[in-house]
Amino acid sequence: AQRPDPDAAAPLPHDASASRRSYDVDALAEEIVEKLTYSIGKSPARARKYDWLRAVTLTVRDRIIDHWLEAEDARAASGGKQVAYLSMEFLIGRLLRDAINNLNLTTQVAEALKRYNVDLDMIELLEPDAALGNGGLGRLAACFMESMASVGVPGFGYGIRYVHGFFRQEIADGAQVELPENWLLHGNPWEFERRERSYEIGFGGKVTSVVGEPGKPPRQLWRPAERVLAVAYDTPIVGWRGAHVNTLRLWSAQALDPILLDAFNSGDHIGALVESNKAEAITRVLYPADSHQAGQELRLRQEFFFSSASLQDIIRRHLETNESLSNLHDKVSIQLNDTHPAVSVAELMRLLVDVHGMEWDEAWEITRQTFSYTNHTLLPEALEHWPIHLFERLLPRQMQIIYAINAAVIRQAMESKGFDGGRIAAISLIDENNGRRVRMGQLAFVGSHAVNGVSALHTDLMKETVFHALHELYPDRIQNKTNGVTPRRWLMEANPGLTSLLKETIGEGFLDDISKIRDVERFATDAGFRDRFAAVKRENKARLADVISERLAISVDPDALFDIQVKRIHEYKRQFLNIIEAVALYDQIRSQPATNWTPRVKVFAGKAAPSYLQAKEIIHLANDVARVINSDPAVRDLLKVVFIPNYNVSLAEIIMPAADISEQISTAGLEASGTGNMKFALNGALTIGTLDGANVEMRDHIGEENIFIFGLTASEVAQRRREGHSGRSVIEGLPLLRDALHAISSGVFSPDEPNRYNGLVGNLYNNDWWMIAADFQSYWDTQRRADALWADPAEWNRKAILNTARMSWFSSDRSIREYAADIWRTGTDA
Ligand code: T68
Repeated sequence: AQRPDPDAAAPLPHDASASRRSYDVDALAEEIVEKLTYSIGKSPARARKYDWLRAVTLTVRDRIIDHWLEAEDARAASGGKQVAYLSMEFLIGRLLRDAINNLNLTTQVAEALKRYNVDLDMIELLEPDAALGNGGLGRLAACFMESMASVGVPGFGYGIRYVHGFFRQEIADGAQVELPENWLLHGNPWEFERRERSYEIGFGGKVTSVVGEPGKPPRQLWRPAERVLAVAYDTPIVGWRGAHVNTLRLWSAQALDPILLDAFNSGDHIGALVESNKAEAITRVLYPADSHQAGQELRLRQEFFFSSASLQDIIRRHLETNESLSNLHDKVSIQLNDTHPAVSVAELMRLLVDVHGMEWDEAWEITRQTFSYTNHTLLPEALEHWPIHLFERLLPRQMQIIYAINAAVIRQAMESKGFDGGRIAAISLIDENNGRRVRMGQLAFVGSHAVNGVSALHTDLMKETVFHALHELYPDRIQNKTNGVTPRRWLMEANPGLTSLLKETIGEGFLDDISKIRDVERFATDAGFRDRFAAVKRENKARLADVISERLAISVDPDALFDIQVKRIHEYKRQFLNIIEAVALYDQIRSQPATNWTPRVKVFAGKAAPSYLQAKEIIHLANDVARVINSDPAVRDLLKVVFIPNYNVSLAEIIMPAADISEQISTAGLEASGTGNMKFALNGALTIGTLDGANVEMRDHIGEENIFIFGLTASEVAQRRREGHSGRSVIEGLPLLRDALHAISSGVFSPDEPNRYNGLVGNLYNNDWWMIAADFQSYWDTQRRADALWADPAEWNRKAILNTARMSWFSSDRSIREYAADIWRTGTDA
């Protein structure tokens, strides 16, 4: 067994009271200047904005560190179980406001800065977004880290320290342009490099059998051809009221030999750096595809790199305080966030059996008891599978282990359940049909004691579709854990106006226990409160209108209905349906100018994967339609369409509180859960949505009379697809839809290239896979019901208040408590 690290300092009790930094304004003001002077080397008179940001961050960080060290000591002393949340993505956004808010320091820090004429809000806006994720999956991981620290689940987040996060999006002539993102440009004051926490990660090479002790099977020894170093960077994540601090540990790749001196000395200066470039490439950039498996070798390298580093770290920490690895599953629970870290199942087996000499059967039991797996999609094109030849070349020993696991699972399926033929093929870790591939979903499933979906509907569909056969084999393994969002970031910080109003109305209890927000329900019929609630919304809309005016030079009226769809651009999310509705509405406004139309602003934002052509066409169309409608004097202010570029967490924080309508209109059965839907509703937007993902549970909590549900259900979609539905007959029977599509495909919005949208429109006629034509009438009618409700502000606001009051179940604190109780079996504080 591995010995404890001799360099590791003996744990000393940390005396919190002695070192705890003061929270009062004088002390903060003094310390900020001290940081400016001695950590940054600037006098207040010479300091620039970024210097102030850094000084404030360091000052706040010190206060977190006190709690952090306490938490570490407490954990080491208790020897309790910890969670390791393995995720390829953490879409964190900015951290300063979150940290200040969770430490309850907002007024003091603002006050302290004011003494130097520096505005805290302005400083906070300088912080770059840490965009180490694509969308919902990565943002969920970030909400979960914050909630784990808030409810007191001790744990680590493990991921990758990408040098370049999610690309920056610009719109040029209506089309998406991708630019590199550079969040580390000014350094990152939140992170601590931990050189002592570094591990070697191997790739390629050979496996040899070594004759073992008498009576024991030969041991397999992997001799990788390549090795790189994984170095830890730690960021403290502070929970609400500073109660707990957990660690986000991100791995950075480095070459073992930074430079090949022989090559350099012989004059090959480029060749001398080849190794280090190859190593560093592993953590250079985030893959920007959220719904297509990338399929490249570099991606598999990234996955194995962070999985192996995290497991080696978990094992090392375990052996610091435990005799052996036989109780690993009692001390750590490893959550696999989707299949991206699924190779961990094989790698942990290798580490236990080959490196630490454990018997296979014991190792398998421990592995299964340690891992659990969250599935985030049923889309076939997003399920990960790797060609055997690639996997074998890069990870030869892990491939052998996967074959051995597969053989055991198949044997058990035949013996215990009489599986044969098709059902064996369905559970097999190897897909034999498409050129032999390793299926990562199957690997994660069999290697875990619990497998979860992210909404009730999605979990049911998992049992019926992708994991049907595995569910038959292991009927107790799949469970549901509906997603949630952290109310600290998505209510308190994003919507200070509403937070103050709630505090004045129902007291501060909801800050600690979000379920108390329900107390505001009885004010839904109070006209005075409704007016104040509406005034907060109006202010938030004015703030968004300012952003739109600054960035796009389009003026929108904050009194119009703000109808917002922001999320990744994808056919199944159906931004196209929303755009077609805008075009149809435009047509109607022009042909019936005397009708009493509801003034609307349709807002879109979101990024398309660079290789996803249809998604890019949808962005182009949104921009083309916006340009034509916004410049047509005939629509006056009745309709505006805006596409805000470069959607990210910080922009979301401005958008979510400013919506009247939240568009959650995916083809039913396709959106695993959604989390934007929750942020909007918590901030008092009314949802127009299909019965998809968590919308179904939102309807149950909010009440069906307070949400606009439309369209086909998941089973109806499946039925139509089986029947070979195509859009043509539907379109021909709906003049409104037909005319809108005709306008789009005949070049009304793209006069420079009239055929630009022929493909997009043609798909609706010939196929309509995403049921856009099929759902159009229902969507249109529902939008007009929303118009009618808008005409009655008292009633609209009553429903909006009920949305806010009834959304507390969708807090990620609730999700985390469920994971802790049902999957991780760790305690929580509250
Ligand atoms: C999302 N998935 C789901 N994937 O689409 C969404 N995928 O319904 C759900 O609410 C959310 O996960 C959280 O559960 C994603 O965001 C990705 O981003 C992704 C990234 C790389 C590869 C595959």
